[in-house]
Amino acid sequence: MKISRTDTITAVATPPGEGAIAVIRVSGSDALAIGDRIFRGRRPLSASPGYTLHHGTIFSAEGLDLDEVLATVFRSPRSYTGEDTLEISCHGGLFVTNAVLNAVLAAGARRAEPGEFTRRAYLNGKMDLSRAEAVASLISAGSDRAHRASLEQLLGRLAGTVEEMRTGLKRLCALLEVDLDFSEEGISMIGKAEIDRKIAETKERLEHLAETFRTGKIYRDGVSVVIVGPPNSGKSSLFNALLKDSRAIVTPIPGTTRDYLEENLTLEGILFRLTDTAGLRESGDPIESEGIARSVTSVETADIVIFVDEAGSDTRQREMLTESLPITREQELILVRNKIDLIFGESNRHPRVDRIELRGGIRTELWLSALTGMGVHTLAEQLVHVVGESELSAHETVRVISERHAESLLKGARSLGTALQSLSSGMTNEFVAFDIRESVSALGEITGEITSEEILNSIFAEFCIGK
Ligand SMILES: Nc1nc2c(ncn2[C@@H]2O[C@H](COP(=O)(O)OP(=O)(O)OP(=O)(O)O)[C@@H](O)[C@H]2O)c(=O)[nH]1
Ligand SMILES: [Mg+2]
Repeated sequence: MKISRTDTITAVATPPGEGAIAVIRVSGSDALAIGDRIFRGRRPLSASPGYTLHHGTIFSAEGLDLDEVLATVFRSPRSYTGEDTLEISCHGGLFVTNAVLNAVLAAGARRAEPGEFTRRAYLNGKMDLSRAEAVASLISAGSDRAHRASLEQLLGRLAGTVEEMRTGLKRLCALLEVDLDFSEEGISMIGKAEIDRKIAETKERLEHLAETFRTGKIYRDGVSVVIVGPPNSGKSSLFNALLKDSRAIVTPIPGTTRDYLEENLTLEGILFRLTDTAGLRESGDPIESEGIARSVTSVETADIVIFVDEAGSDTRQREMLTESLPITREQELILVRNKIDLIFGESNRHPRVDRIELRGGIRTELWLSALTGMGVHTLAEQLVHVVGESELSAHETVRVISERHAESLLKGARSLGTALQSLSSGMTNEFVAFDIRESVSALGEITGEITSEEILNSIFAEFCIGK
């Protein structure tokens, strides 16, 4: 993406479709002059101070009135991008919005690239890179946890922690370098043990912070859960019971579900992406066979696999079927014995939870009834438990939700590891300081103090247009 930093950009900042209002953003040195060319109000926008709201009409290049609007003026540097900015709130119809956007374009602005407003905010020093990235994850947050983690990042918690560690490391470097001058005369002012302790401490903090990405990723993307098993075992019924909605078709005919179905389920603020699949069996029907192939594929990408069969069914069949699925060691497998109402009667109020050995691991086996709902709650609890709820709710104030950040933190920690080695093998301060500087620059990648055009392009390409 080739970007000139001075031209004026525009985009619709609200989602397409009908709504009460839509907002068109214009940012750049000509934003207010462009506004004057298309806006008729009580006074020119370019003569208005920042943070003022103006009522008026937008007209086209041909002089036709297009809409009655409210225009907000922001003056550089007090705007989102740091540039002069105009936000036009027009009526929220697809046609009107486009007409206003076209008028802005005709008056001299160019269409913004995805994320270009935020990119400018970053380049103009309005926010560090980790906060700019948080804007994108906040917009796409699909659960309470995702929202909170992104917001914390947006508020600068990660940047603050990283900056604090960077400053500490830089100070350490300075000390080592000053000491260098004296050590040539055989005097050392700082204790080796003290330096060692400081480096090791920071290294540990970095590793710990990088480790939070494991749960941070769950916050951000949610957990994928796939329901598989033989036909007619009640997979779709369980899918519906978990969602508390009759989303999937349920019939007594085996082979009812053909294609897979996906729905989101939020439990304890965690997003679970739930998939119902076609029952596993040999089938001569090409449509069903394709559905079954898709069931197997969805197992490959799942974090948690729920295998459902009927309470009275043969355990050997279950072993064979689970053997045929591509389940890895990292994936959780929960076994469900459904339809226990048929065995114990509907009055049974005690779902059974067993631990059994299957496919080289100890698995949880839940006995429940998707029809009466008995035990479904225990399954929901089990899902949250598997994700490691205790770990998730640990009072972690800073959490990493970006892979890029986790990588930079680990890179920083590795350099400190090398520094510790240099120190213990009696290398001179110069070497130790060099390793620490490496760590400092790895951390600088997080806040964007040290960054390449390539990294910026890949980050902002993820954004929506208008942000
Ligand atoms: N008694 C009883 N019947 C159930 C229970 N769960 C499901 N059923 C019934 O079993 C039949 C099959 O249920 P589905 O949910 O369609 O099963 P499925 O595993 O999705 O089946 P396919 O999509 O064909 O693979 C339906 O008649 C359900 O009403 C249960 O807990 N108890
Ligand atoms: Mg089904």
